[in-house]
Amino acid sequence: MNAVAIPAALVARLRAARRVAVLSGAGISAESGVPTFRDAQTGLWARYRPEDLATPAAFARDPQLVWDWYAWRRERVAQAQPNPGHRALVALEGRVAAFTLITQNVDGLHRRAGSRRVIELHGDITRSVCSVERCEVGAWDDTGERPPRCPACGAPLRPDVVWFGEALPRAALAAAQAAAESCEVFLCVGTSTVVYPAAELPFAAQRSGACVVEVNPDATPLSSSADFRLPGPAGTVLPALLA
Ligand code: BJW
Repeated sequence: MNAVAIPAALVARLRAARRVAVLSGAGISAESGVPTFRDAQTGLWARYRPEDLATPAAFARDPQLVWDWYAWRRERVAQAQPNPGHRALVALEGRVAAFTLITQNVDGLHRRAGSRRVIELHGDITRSVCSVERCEVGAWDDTGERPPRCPACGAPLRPDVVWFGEALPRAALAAAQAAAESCEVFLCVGTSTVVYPAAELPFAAQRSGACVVEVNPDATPLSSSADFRLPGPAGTVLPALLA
């Protein structure tokens, strides 16, 4: 693939910005070997139906199937390592006064790369919570049962992720919206920009006056509105943009 040209005007804009927000999606972790959702060949939704695995109804119907699928993905994430795209965002955080990294990813790779101010909109696949809302799970013993049972109330545990039809964590969403509406530059990296409410954030940023930049090899619903579009893989484009 040819190197993506980085416009000098964008480099200057980013260097001058004091407030920067980033929205990342599965594409930034693709180069770490974590599958995206919507890639036509390798995406999770090309092989599995979201309504069978990523909804509260699916978990109620077949908790073991859902638990096992997430256990398999958790294994893959545990084996993955952060890539140059994740690391470029760590470097950016170090040089911007007010920096917010909003991620839809549940893989924890931004934190493992060293990013500090990370807002996880869709949860964290490595954590488990009680499937009964507001039941606080403490430490639980692994008895081998799948899914394991909540030690407090006996209900099945579930992965701490946000499924379709579920509300995003309120404080995380509010912080993401505030960052989007107050930043000067908003980078949208590796997301198909189709899942709401996260997909609304770049548009909200632009309405508030931010310069919106899309880093994605493929076009998305954001592409025609973005102020700059960098059509390449995050692991190459972000280090070049931030060099
Ligand atoms: C690269 C690359 C490389 C490849 N470099 N790039 C408004 C309109 C229509 C529908 C709705 C609406 N508002 C809400 C909805 C419903 C629904 C929704 O949005 N549906 C749409 C799909 C139509 N939203 C919800 O249900 C949300 N909840 C909600 O709104 O609740 C309301 C409520 C309020 C009060 C009470 C109750 C309810 C919840 C959404 C949860 C999404 N969950 C998932 C699963 C998380 C757990 C898990 O991991 O299993 O989140 S679905 C999945 O999609 C996952 C992702 O975070 C999310 C976004 O995907 P992402 O990251 O964009 O990945 P891909 O695969 O789509 O795209 C990858 C991109 O990378 C591609 O563009 C590639 O080109 C690119 N790429 N390689 C850079 N190397």
